[in-house]
Amino acid sequence: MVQIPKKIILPVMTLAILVSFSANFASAETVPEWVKNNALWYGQGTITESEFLNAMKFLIEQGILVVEIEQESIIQDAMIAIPNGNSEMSAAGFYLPLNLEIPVGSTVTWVNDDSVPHNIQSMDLKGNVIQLFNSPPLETGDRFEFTFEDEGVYKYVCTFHPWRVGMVTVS
Ligand SMILES: [Cu+2]
Repeated sequence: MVQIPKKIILPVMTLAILVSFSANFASAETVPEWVKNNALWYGQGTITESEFLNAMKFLIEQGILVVEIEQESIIQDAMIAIPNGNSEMSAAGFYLPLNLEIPVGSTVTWVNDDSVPHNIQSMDLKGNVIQLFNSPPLETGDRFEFTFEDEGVYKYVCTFHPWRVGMVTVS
C-alpha cells in the first residue's frame, strides 16, 4: 500500500471589497452646469484630472452619485482531504476536517489522499443521496469542487464506504 504523508491544509481567508456606483435619479437633474462643463473640459483636456475628480467628489457629497461599499469575506482554497485509511471501517481516517465551516460563496475542493478510489455524494439530513454535488469516482490525487451559494448544513457520503459521512456548514 502506498503511504501518503498526512497534510494539513489551512483555509485562506480573503476580503473581497465590492464597490458599486449608481445614480440617484431623483436628483439627477440637479447635476449643476459647472459639473457638466467640467466633464466636457476634462474630455477636451482643458482641465486637470484632479479638477475633474473634484466634480465627482461633489456629486458624491451631494448624494447625486451613490457609492456603496460592501465587504464580504470569502474562504478561498477551502479543502477537505480524504486521508489515507479513509476506506477502512475504523475510528481513524475521518475527513479532514470532518465538519468544514465556511462563509457563503466559498468553493470547497475535496482531494483524495487515500490509496483507493472514493466519491463524494451529497446527502439530505436523513441520509439519502441527493443530486446537489456528486463527484465521479476520485482516484488517488483527484480533486472535486463545489461552490456553496446558500447557508445551511450539508452532509455528504462516499457510496463505496457509506460509513464515511462528512459535513460542511455554510453561514
Ligand atoms: Cu470512499
